[in-house]
Amino acid sequence: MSFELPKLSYAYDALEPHIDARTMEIHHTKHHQAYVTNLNNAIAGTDADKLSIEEICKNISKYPMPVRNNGGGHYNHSLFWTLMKKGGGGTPSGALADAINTAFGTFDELKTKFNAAGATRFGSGWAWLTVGSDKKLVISSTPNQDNPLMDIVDVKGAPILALDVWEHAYYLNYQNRRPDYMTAWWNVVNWEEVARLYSIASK
Ligand code: MN3
Repeated sequence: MSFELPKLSYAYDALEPHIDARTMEIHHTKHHQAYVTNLNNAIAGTDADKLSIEEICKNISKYPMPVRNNGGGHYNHSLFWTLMKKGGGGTPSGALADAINTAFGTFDELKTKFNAAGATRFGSGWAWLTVGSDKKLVISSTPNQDNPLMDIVDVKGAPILALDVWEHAYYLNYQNRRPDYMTAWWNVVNWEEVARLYSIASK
């Protein structure tokens, strides 16, 4: 079985002006596609080609680096696309909002800590909001294409919010201004999807 590039549920220009259409198209059709292609090449003929991407990530220490980099790349981007939508942003509600207030005090404090996690990630990587094994929300960042599902990271759990801070995610529009990209990105967050993931992970 081969992994495939997932279709986006919105147009490449849907997230403008916060994320430009050209960046979205290249990010999806070139970067994400390359992770899919390279992952398929890396697992061809191995036992891993019968597993889900989540199962591969959870046992990533068993695999060579090309599976870690490209498998992580495929999982992370597949999640990332679903966490954004046209007309997104605003504030979370319901049980997710309650959990954020319990863990961080306020929604603004969550944003401050999440932005700091992304801004201080040296080089390429991701910022995460994760439901840990204790069912509490935790913020972290990972290098490269590592993610909280992986058995090799410090902060493990079920990720419910993810932000790509690789330069390829923002450079065309924001150049070196990663903090401006992160600030703008909150305007496209799909809180309904984050809440759905939270309800599953917190059970
Ligand atoms: Mn990316």
